[in-house]
Amino acid sequence: MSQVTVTEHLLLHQKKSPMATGRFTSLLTELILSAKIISREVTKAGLVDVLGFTGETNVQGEKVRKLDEFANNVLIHRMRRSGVLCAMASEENGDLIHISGDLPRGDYILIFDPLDGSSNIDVNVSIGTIFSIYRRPLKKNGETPSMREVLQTCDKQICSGYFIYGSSTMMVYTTGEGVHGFTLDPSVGEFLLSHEDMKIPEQGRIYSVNEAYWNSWDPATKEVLAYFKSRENALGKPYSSRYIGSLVADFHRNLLYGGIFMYPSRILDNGERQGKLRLMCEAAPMAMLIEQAGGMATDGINRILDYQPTELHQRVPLFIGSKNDVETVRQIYLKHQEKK
Ligand code: P6P
Repeated sequence: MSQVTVTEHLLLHQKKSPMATGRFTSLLTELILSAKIISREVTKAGLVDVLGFTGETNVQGEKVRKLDEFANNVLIHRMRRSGVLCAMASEENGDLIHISGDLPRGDYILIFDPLDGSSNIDVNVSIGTIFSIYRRPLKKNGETPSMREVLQTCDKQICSGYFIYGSSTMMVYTTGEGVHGFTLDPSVGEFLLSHEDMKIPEQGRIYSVNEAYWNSWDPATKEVLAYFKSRENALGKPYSSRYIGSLVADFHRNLLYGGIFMYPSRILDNGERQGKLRLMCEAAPMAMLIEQAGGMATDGINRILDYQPTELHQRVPLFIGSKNDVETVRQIYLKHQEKK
């Protein structure tokens, strides 16, 4: 493994921008410290009483687990003091998180899912922190941005990435110049460059979906699944099915091996058809990463990065991974759309 630390990598990126002030670098440096603190707790979760539930419920209506709360608190506490943000949004919090007037502020907006896949915490399966960074459209010296300034089209992200807490802790991120992976060396507490310029294979061999929702899918989605299970597909044989139930873990495996992750819209008990994953803190950051790695991300038909968010926690169907597979899915949905 190279000895290039993520800090050196960030400084190299900073040097390429003559106007850079170093504020973006310090934002990511604080984010990395937060991830190291979270990683320490996650990797000893089985030993310390941080497992189980706090007994509370979050804005998504999901039971909050102690590590969820810990990760969220670490990120909010540290990033509030980074001095470069004008606002934050967390998957765990209903409203925007403002930076109080007594703290230094800047013009970046950070949106994050503090511990995605948390339902896997107690069974020692990889979970992760997902982040997305925007620059406020008009510099206003750190004044709290309006929701309209926060809800920018997803292609306006200037950086996105994730930390995955698994057999090792990794950071994978992009600033629009390729996707780069760093592995934490716990003996020195540094993220070292381990996967430079990551590219996802154009043709996958794996599909990831929760097939328990089969009966709530529409005919187009059922045809998509039939494609991946048949011999009449790009491989000439059924794809392998792999589903962890942790977006970061499923995404990371597909990024390395090739494949497609799908969370189609499903009919809810109230009769509404909806996706589950959140646009701003899950789909959009992963979409920026996958496009930078040569892959594709849609809601079945439309490009995720073309989305203009209408609310902070809006949900979206997600098909993300190897370009050939996501495009095949798109053609199936378009064919069914024309029939309507
Ligand atoms: P299901 C975890 O709660 C999450 O948001 C993603 O990490 C994961 O891909 C998905 O939900 C799993 O959802 O309905 O299959 O349990």
